[in-house]
Amino acid sequence: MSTRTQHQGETQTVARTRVERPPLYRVLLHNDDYTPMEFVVAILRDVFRRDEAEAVRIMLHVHKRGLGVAGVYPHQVAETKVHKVHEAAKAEGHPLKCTMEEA
Ligand code: TYC
Repeated sequence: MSTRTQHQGETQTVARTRVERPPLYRVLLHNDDYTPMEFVVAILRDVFRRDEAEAVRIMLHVHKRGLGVAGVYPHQVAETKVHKVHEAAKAEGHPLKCTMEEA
């Protein structure tokens, strides 16, 4: 990006480096009555790289409140994580739902 400024009859071009941050997306886990708690904790550890205590905390939050944030990522990373959750859940026959929304 550049802007022109007039100063005492002189025209100066000031170069500015624009810091564009990519939009971020929350990846959400949804509660259901069938997916085992241990499976959700394993997903939070393996897909979202949470440690055990954080994984249990997030899982219990989702269990009690219905919805919770597993992580916040750029669009393509978030999409891949949603896909991984659904693939793993499908492979085990669990109905675990995972969505994303702009943060
Ligand atoms: N409610 C589930 C149970 O009681 C556990 C669970 C937690 C399921 C979080 C999904 O995203 C979820 N087995």
